[in-house]
Amino acid sequence: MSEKERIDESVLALFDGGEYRTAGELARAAGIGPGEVNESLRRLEEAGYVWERHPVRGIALRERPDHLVHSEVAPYLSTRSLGRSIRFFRSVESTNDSLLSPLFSGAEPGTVLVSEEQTRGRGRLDRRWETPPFRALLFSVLLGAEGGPTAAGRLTLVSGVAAAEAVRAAGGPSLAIRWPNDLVAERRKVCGILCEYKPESARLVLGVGMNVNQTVEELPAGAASLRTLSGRTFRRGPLLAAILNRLEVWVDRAEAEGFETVRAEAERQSALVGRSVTLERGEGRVEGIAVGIGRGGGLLVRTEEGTREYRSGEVIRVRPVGEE
Ligand code: BT5
Repeated sequence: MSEKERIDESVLALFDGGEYRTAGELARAAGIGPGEVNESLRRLEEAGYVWERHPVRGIALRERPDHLVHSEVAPYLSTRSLGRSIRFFRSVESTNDSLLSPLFSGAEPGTVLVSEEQTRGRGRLDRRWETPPFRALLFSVLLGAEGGPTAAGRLTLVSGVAAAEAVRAAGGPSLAIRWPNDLVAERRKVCGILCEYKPESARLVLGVGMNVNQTVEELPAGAASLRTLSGRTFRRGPLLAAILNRLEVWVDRAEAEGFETVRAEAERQSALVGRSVTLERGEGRVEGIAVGIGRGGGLLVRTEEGTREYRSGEVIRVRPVGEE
Protein backbone atom coordinates (compact mmCIF):
# COMPACT_ATOMS: atom_id res chain seq x y z
CA MET A 1 0.00 0.00 0.00
CA SER A 2 1.43 3.41 -0.94
CA GLU A 3 1.64 6.27 1.55
CA LYS A 4 -1.26 8.06 -0.18
CA GLU A 5 -3.40 4.93 -0.06
CA ARG A 6 -2.59 4.53 3.62
CA ILE A 7 -3.68 8.12 4.31
CA ASP A 8 -6.90 7.65 2.31
CA GLU A 9 -7.70 4.44 4.19
CA SER A 10 -7.20 6.08 7.58
CA VAL A 11 -9.31 9.09 6.56
CA LEU A 12 -12.09 6.77 5.33
CA ALA A 13 -11.91 4.66 8.47
CA LEU A 14 -13.21 7.68 10.42
CA PHE A 15 -16.45 7.83 8.46
CA ASP A 16 -18.25 4.64 9.31
CA GLY A 17 -21.63 5.81 10.51
CA GLY A 18 -22.44 9.04 8.61
CA GLU A 19 -20.95 11.26 11.34
CA TYR A 20 -19.34 14.68 10.85
CA ARG A 21 -15.61 15.16 11.35
CA THR A 22 -13.65 18.38 11.47
CA ALA A 23 -10.51 18.80 9.38
CA GLY A 24 -8.52 19.01 12.63
CA GLU A 25 -9.89 15.67 13.84
CA LEU A 26 -9.03 14.05 10.53
CA ALA A 27 -5.51 15.42 10.57
CA ARG A 28 -4.89 14.20 14.11
CA ALA A 29 -6.34 10.76 13.57
CA ALA A 30 -4.46 10.15 10.33
CA GLY A 31 -1.27 11.75 11.66
CA ILE A 32 -1.04 14.26 8.79
CA GLY A 33 -1.27 18.01 8.22
CA PRO A 34 -4.41 19.95 7.09
CA GLY A 35 -3.05 20.28 3.54
CA GLU A 36 -2.72 16.50 3.27
CA VAL A 37 -6.26 16.06 4.60
CA ASN A 38 -7.58 18.23 1.78
CA GLU A 39 -5.50 16.37 -0.79
CA SER A 40 -6.82 13.07 0.48
CA LEU A 41 -10.45 14.27 0.40
CA ARG A 42 -9.92 15.47 -3.18
CA ARG A 43 -8.33 12.18 -4.25
CA LEU A 44 -11.23 10.27 -2.74
CA GLU A 45 -13.72 12.59 -4.42
CA GLU A 46 -12.12 11.83 -7.77
CA ALA A 47 -12.51 8.14 -6.98
CA GLY A 48 -16.26 8.60 -6.47
CA TYR A 49 -16.66 9.39 -2.75
CA VAL A 50 -19.18 12.17 -2.14
CA TRP A 51 -18.54 14.55 0.78
CA GLU A 52 -20.95 16.90 2.47
CA ARG A 53 -19.23 19.98 3.89
CA HIS A 54 -20.98 21.77 6.73
CA PRO A 55 -19.65 25.19 7.87
CA VAL A 56 -19.82 24.29 11.55
CA ARG A 57 -20.12 20.54 11.94
CA GLY A 58 -17.42 19.61 9.44
CA ILE A 59 -17.32 16.92 6.79
CA ALA A 60 -19.51 13.85 6.38
CA LEU A 61 -19.32 11.00 3.89
CA ARG A 62 -22.54 10.77 1.87
CA GLU A 63 -21.70 8.22 -0.79
CA ARG A 64 -19.13 5.53 -1.30
CA PRO A 65 -18.31 4.29 -4.78
CA ASP A 66 -18.40 0.57 -5.32
CA HIS A 67 -14.64 0.13 -5.14
CA LEU A 68 -12.87 -2.86 -3.80
CA VAL A 69 -10.97 -1.56 -0.81
CA HIS A 70 -10.15 -3.09 2.53
CA SER A 71 -13.01 -1.37 4.38
CA GLU A 72 -15.55 -2.75 1.86
CA VAL A 73 -14.49 -6.37 2.37
CA ALA A 74 -12.86 -6.96 5.76
CA PRO A 75 -15.90 -6.17 7.98
CA TYR A 76 -17.89 -8.90 6.22
CA LEU A 77 -15.28 -11.66 6.48
CA SER A 78 -15.89 -14.43 8.97
CA THR A 79 -13.06 -16.70 7.84
CA ARG A 80 -10.25 -18.17 9.87
CA SER A 81 -7.61 -17.93 7.16
CA LEU A 82 -8.99 -17.15 3.69
CA GLY A 83 -8.70 -13.44 2.93
CA ARG A 84 -7.08 -12.57 6.25
CA SER A 85 -4.42 -11.12 3.96
CA ILE A 86 -5.95 -9.39 0.93
CA ARG A 87 -4.04 -7.32 -1.60
CA PHE A 88 -6.05 -4.87 -3.69
CA PHE A 89 -4.90 -3.67 -7.12
CA ARG A 90 -6.35 -1.19 -9.59
CA SER A 91 -5.03 -3.12 -12.57
CA VAL A 92 -2.93 -6.24 -13.14
CA GLU A 93 -2.33 -8.48 -16.15
CA SER A 94 -3.97 -11.46 -14.46
CA THR A 95 -4.67 -12.01 -10.76
CA ASN A 96 -3.57 -15.67 -11.09
CA ASP A 97 -0.25 -14.66 -12.65
CA SER A 98 0.36 -11.95 -10.05
CA LEU A 99 -0.27 -14.31 -7.16
CA LEU A 100 2.07 -16.89 -8.74
CA SER A 101 4.80 -14.29 -9.39
CA PRO A 102 7.98 -14.09 -7.29
CA LEU A 103 6.51 -11.04 -5.56
CA PHE A 104 4.19 -13.38 -3.66
CA SER A 105 6.55 -16.32 -3.26
CA GLY A 106 6.47 -15.95 0.51
CA ALA A 107 2.70 -15.48 0.75
CA GLU A 108 0.77 -17.64 3.20
CA PRO A 109 -1.99 -19.99 2.01
CA GLY A 110 -5.26 -18.11 2.25
CA THR A 111 -3.78 -14.93 0.71
CA VAL A 112 -6.18 -13.26 -1.71
CA LEU A 113 -5.32 -10.91 -4.56
CA VAL A 114 -8.07 -8.74 -6.04
CA SER A 115 -8.02 -6.37 -8.99
CA GLU A 116 -10.52 -3.94 -10.49
CA GLU A 117 -9.20 -4.73 -13.94
CA GLN A 118 -7.11 -7.29 -15.82
CA THR A 119 -5.22 -6.47 -18.98
CA ARG A 120 -4.53 -10.14 -19.78
CA GLY A 121 -7.24 -11.99 -17.87
CA ARG A 122 -6.98 -15.67 -18.77
CA GLY A 123 -9.40 -18.50 -19.23
CA ARG A 124 -8.35 -22.09 -19.91
CA LEU A 125 -6.16 -22.90 -22.92
CA ASP A 126 -5.02 -19.29 -23.11
CA ARG A 127 -8.46 -17.96 -23.85
CA ARG A 128 -9.20 -14.45 -22.68
CA TRP A 129 -11.38 -13.33 -19.80
CA GLU A 130 -12.73 -9.85 -20.51
CA THR A 131 -14.40 -7.44 -18.07
CA PRO A 132 -14.54 -3.63 -17.84
CA PRO A 133 -12.98 -2.09 -14.69
CA PHE A 134 -15.00 -1.73 -11.45
CA ARG A 135 -17.83 -4.00 -12.61
CA ALA A 136 -16.79 -7.56 -11.94
CA LEU A 137 -15.12 -9.57 -9.22
CA LEU A 138 -11.67 -10.72 -10.29
CA PHE A 139 -9.66 -12.45 -7.64
CA SER A 140 -7.26 -15.27 -6.89
CA VAL A 141 -6.73 -17.29 -3.75
CA LEU A 142 -3.56 -19.09 -2.77
CA LEU A 143 -4.26 -22.50 -1.28
CA GLY A 144 -2.27 -25.22 0.41
CA ALA A 145 -1.03 -27.49 -2.35
CA GLU A 146 -1.56 -31.02 -1.14
CA GLY A 147 -3.03 -33.23 -3.78
CA GLY A 148 -1.44 -31.87 -6.94
CA PRO A 149 -3.20 -31.62 -10.27
CA THR A 150 -6.31 -33.67 -9.42
CA ALA A 151 -6.87 -31.29 -6.51
CA ALA A 152 -7.31 -28.50 -9.08
CA GLY A 153 -10.33 -30.20 -10.70
CA ARG A 154 -11.94 -30.85 -7.35
CA LEU A 155 -11.19 -27.39 -6.04
CA THR A 156 -12.89 -25.93 -9.12
CA LEU A 157 -16.08 -27.70 -8.06
CA VAL A 158 -15.67 -26.71 -4.40
CA SER A 159 -15.38 -23.10 -5.55
CA GLY A 160 -18.36 -23.35 -7.85
CA VAL A 161 -20.56 -24.69 -5.06
CA ALA A 162 -19.33 -21.99 -2.65
CA ALA A 163 -19.71 -19.10 -5.10
CA ALA A 164 -23.22 -20.14 -6.16
CA GLU A 165 -24.24 -20.40 -2.52
CA ALA A 166 -22.83 -16.94 -1.69
CA VAL A 167 -24.64 -15.36 -4.64
CA ARG A 168 -27.93 -16.91 -3.55
CA ALA A 169 -27.40 -15.75 0.03
CA ALA A 170 -26.78 -12.20 -1.25
CA GLY A 171 -30.22 -12.28 -2.87
CA GLY A 172 -28.78 -12.93 -6.31
CA PRO A 173 -29.95 -15.36 -8.98
CA SER A 174 -29.70 -19.10 -8.72
CA LEU A 175 -26.62 -20.27 -10.62
CA ALA A 176 -25.99 -23.77 -11.89
CA ILE A 177 -22.60 -25.44 -12.21
CA ARG A 178 -21.64 -26.16 -15.77
CA TRP A 179 -18.79 -28.62 -15.54
CA PRO A 180 -15.89 -28.14 -15.48
CA ASN A 181 -15.53 -24.52 -14.46
CA ASP A 182 -18.50 -22.29 -15.18
CA LEU A 183 -21.47 -20.96 -13.28
CA VAL A 184 -24.40 -20.28 -15.54
CA ALA A 185 -27.96 -18.99 -15.44
CA GLU A 186 -30.39 -19.26 -18.31
CA ARG A 187 -27.54 -20.96 -20.21
CA ARG A 188 -25.44 -17.80 -19.96
CA LYS A 189 -22.04 -17.75 -18.35
CA VAL A 190 -21.84 -15.62 -15.22
CA CYS A 191 -18.66 -16.90 -13.61
CA GLY A 192 -15.52 -18.69 -14.79
CA ILE A 193 -13.04 -20.45 -12.53
CA LEU A 194 -9.40 -21.12 -13.34
CA CYS A 195 -7.60 -23.34 -10.89
CA GLU A 196 -3.91 -23.80 -11.55
CA TYR A 197 -1.37 -26.07 -9.92
CA LYS A 198 2.30 -25.22 -10.27
CA PRO A 199 4.37 -28.29 -9.48
CA GLU A 200 7.66 -26.29 -9.48
CA SER A 201 6.52 -24.33 -6.48
CA ALA A 202 3.83 -26.77 -5.26
CA ARG A 203 1.32 -23.93 -5.30
CA LEU A 204 -2.35 -24.14 -6.03
CA VAL A 205 -4.07 -20.96 -7.14
CA LEU A 206 -7.76 -20.53 -7.57
CA GLY A 207 -8.87 -17.69 -9.86
CA VAL A 208 -12.47 -16.52 -10.02
CA GLY A 209 -14.02 -14.09 -12.47
CA MET A 210 -17.62 -13.19 -11.72
CA ASN A 211 -19.75 -10.84 -13.77
CA VAL A 212 -21.48 -8.65 -11.22
CA ASN A 213 -22.56 -5.17 -12.33
CA GLN A 214 -21.92 -5.22 -16.08
CA THR A 215 -24.74 -4.07 -18.33
CA VAL A 216 -25.74 -6.13 -21.37
CA GLU A 217 -23.53 -3.92 -23.58
CA GLU A 218 -20.54 -4.58 -21.35
CA LEU A 219 -20.76 -8.37 -21.61
CA PRO A 220 -19.47 -10.73 -24.27
CA ALA A 221 -22.03 -12.71 -26.28
CA GLY A 222 -23.47 -15.62 -24.32
CA ALA A 223 -22.65 -14.07 -20.95
CA ALA A 224 -24.79 -12.63 -18.16
CA SER A 225 -24.06 -10.67 -14.99
CA LEU A 226 -25.83 -10.75 -11.64
CA ARG A 227 -27.21 -7.36 -12.65
CA THR A 228 -28.62 -8.42 -16.03
CA LEU A 229 -30.19 -11.46 -14.36
CA SER A 230 -31.75 -9.75 -11.37
CA GLY A 231 -32.22 -6.14 -12.50
CA ARG A 232 -30.23 -4.60 -9.67
CA THR A 233 -26.63 -3.88 -8.79
CA PHE A 234 -24.63 -5.62 -6.07
CA ARG A 235 -21.96 -4.26 -3.75
CA ARG A 236 -18.93 -6.23 -4.72
CA GLY A 237 -16.95 -5.96 -1.46
CA PRO A 238 -19.48 -7.77 0.75
CA LEU A 239 -20.09 -10.26 -2.08
CA LEU A 240 -16.38 -11.05 -2.26
CA ALA A 241 -16.34 -11.56 1.50
CA ALA A 242 -19.39 -13.84 1.27
CA ILE A 243 -17.74 -15.98 -1.41
CA LEU A 244 -14.57 -16.32 0.68
CA ASN A 245 -16.66 -17.19 3.75
CA ARG A 246 -18.47 -19.97 1.92
CA LEU A 247 -15.29 -21.13 0.22
CA GLU A 248 -13.57 -21.70 3.53
CA VAL A 249 -16.59 -23.61 4.84
CA TRP A 250 -16.58 -25.88 1.78
CA VAL A 251 -12.80 -26.38 1.73
CA ASP A 252 -12.96 -27.36 5.42
CA ARG A 253 -15.91 -29.64 4.76
CA ALA A 254 -14.10 -31.35 1.87
CA GLU A 255 -11.09 -31.90 4.12
CA ALA A 256 -13.09 -33.20 7.07
CA GLU A 257 -15.68 -35.30 5.24
CA GLY A 258 -13.88 -36.06 2.00
CA PHE A 259 -14.77 -34.96 -1.51
CA GLU A 260 -18.06 -36.91 -1.55
CA THR A 261 -20.07 -34.11 0.09
CA VAL A 262 -18.89 -31.59 -2.49
CA ARG A 263 -19.35 -34.06 -5.32
CA ALA A 264 -22.96 -34.71 -4.36
CA GLU A 265 -23.69 -30.99 -4.04
CA ALA A 266 -22.03 -30.17 -7.38
CA GLU A 267 -24.05 -32.95 -8.99
CA ARG A 268 -27.26 -31.58 -7.51
CA GLN A 269 -26.51 -28.12 -8.85
CA SER A 270 -25.26 -29.30 -12.20
CA ALA A 271 -26.51 -27.69 -15.39
CA LEU A 272 -25.53 -30.81 -17.36
CA VAL A 273 -26.64 -33.88 -15.43
CA GLY A 274 -29.64 -35.52 -17.05
CA ARG A 275 -28.95 -33.98 -20.45
CA SER A 276 -27.39 -35.09 -23.69
CA VAL A 277 -23.94 -33.64 -24.12
CA THR A 278 -21.23 -33.48 -26.71
CA LEU A 279 -17.83 -33.48 -25.09
CA GLU A 280 -14.88 -32.38 -27.18
CA ARG A 281 -11.57 -33.89 -26.18
CA GLY A 282 -8.10 -33.78 -27.72
CA GLU A 283 -8.60 -37.27 -29.18
CA GLY A 284 -12.14 -36.74 -30.48
CA ARG A 285 -15.75 -36.20 -29.49
CA VAL A 286 -17.87 -38.10 -27.02
CA GLU A 287 -21.65 -38.14 -27.43
CA GLY A 288 -23.70 -39.32 -24.50
CA ILE A 289 -25.83 -38.49 -21.52
CA ALA A 290 -24.28 -36.70 -18.55
CA VAL A 291 -25.28 -38.85 -15.59
CA GLY A 292 -23.31 -37.33 -12.75
CA ILE A 293 -20.10 -35.95 -11.34
CA GLY A 294 -17.43 -38.56 -10.66
CA ARG A 295 -15.23 -39.16 -7.65
CA GLY A 296 -12.34 -37.39 -9.30
CA GLY A 297 -14.44 -34.32 -10.03
CA GLY A 298 -14.88 -35.33 -13.69
CA LEU A 299 -18.08 -35.58 -15.72
CA LEU A 300 -19.75 -39.01 -15.84
CA VAL A 301 -20.99 -39.64 -19.35
CA ARG A 302 -23.01 -42.68 -20.40
CA THR A 303 -22.46 -43.78 -23.97
CA GLU A 304 -23.22 -47.04 -25.83
CA GLU A 305 -19.95 -48.39 -24.45
CA GLY A 306 -20.87 -47.74 -20.84
CA THR A 307 -20.33 -44.98 -18.31
CA ARG A 308 -16.96 -43.27 -17.92
CA GLU A 309 -15.60 -40.36 -15.95
CA TYR A 310 -14.02 -37.68 -18.11
CA ARG A 311 -11.67 -35.43 -16.24
CA SER A 312 -10.99 -33.01 -19.05
CA GLY A 313 -12.68 -31.72 -22.16
CA GLU A 314 -15.06 -29.08 -23.32
CA VAL A 315 -18.81 -29.49 -23.39
CA ILE A 316 -19.67 -27.97 -26.75
CA ARG A 317 -23.36 -28.89 -26.89
CA VAL A 318 -26.10 -29.54 -24.34
CA ARG A 319 -29.66 -30.60 -25.17
CA PRO A 320 -32.56 -32.49 -23.67
CA VAL A 321 -32.23 -36.27 -23.84
CA GLY A 322 -33.68 -37.58 -27.10
CA GLU A 323 -33.14 -34.38 -29.05
CA GLU A 324 -30.79 -34.70 -32.02
C1 BT5 B 1 -12.87 -19.64 -17.74
O1 BT5 B 1 -12.17 -20.09 -18.81
O2 BT5 B 1 -14.05 -19.54 -17.68
C2 BT5 B 1 -12.00 -19.22 -16.56
C3 BT5 B 1 -12.01 -17.73 -16.37
C4 BT5 B 1 -11.25 -17.34 -15.13
C5 BT5 B 1 -11.10 -15.86 -14.99
C6 BT5 B 1 -10.46 -15.50 -13.69
S1 BT5 B 1 -10.49 -13.79 -13.41
C7 BT5 B 1 -9.41 -13.93 -12.09
C8 BT5 B 1 -8.38 -14.97 -12.49
N1 BT5 B 1 -7.27 -14.37 -13.21
C9 BT5 B 1 -7.21 -14.78 -14.49
O3 BT5 B 1 -6.36 -14.40 -15.34
N2 BT5 B 1 -8.21 -15.66 -14.72
C10 BT5 B 1 -9.00 -15.91 -13.53
P1 BT5 B 1 -12.81 -20.78 -20.08
O4 BT5 B 1 -13.72 -21.88 -19.67
O5 BT5 B 1 -11.65 -21.11 -20.96
O6 BT5 B 1 -13.69 -19.67 -20.73
C11 BT5 B 1 -13.14 -18.58 -21.43
C12 BT5 B 1 -14.19 -18.10 -22.41
O7 BT5 B 1 -15.21 -17.40 -21.69
C13 BT5 B 1 -13.67 -17.09 -23.41
O8 BT5 B 1 -13.13 -17.74 -24.51
C14 BT5 B 1 -14.93 -16.31 -23.77
O9 BT5 B 1 -15.67 -16.99 -24.74
C15 BT5 B 1 -15.75 -16.36 -22.49
N3 BT5 B 1 -15.64 -15.11 -21.71
C16 BT5 B 1 -14.65 -14.18 -21.67
N4 BT5 B 1 -14.93 -13.21 -20.80
C17 BT5 B 1 -16.15 -13.51 -20.27
C18 BT5 B 1 -16.99 -12.89 -19.32
N5 BT5 B 1 -16.68 -11.77 -18.70
N6 BT5 B 1 -18.17 -13.50 -19.02
C19 BT5 B 1 -18.55 -14.67 -19.61
N7 BT5 B 1 -17.79 -15.28 -20.52
C20 BT5 B 1 -16.60 -14.72 -20.85
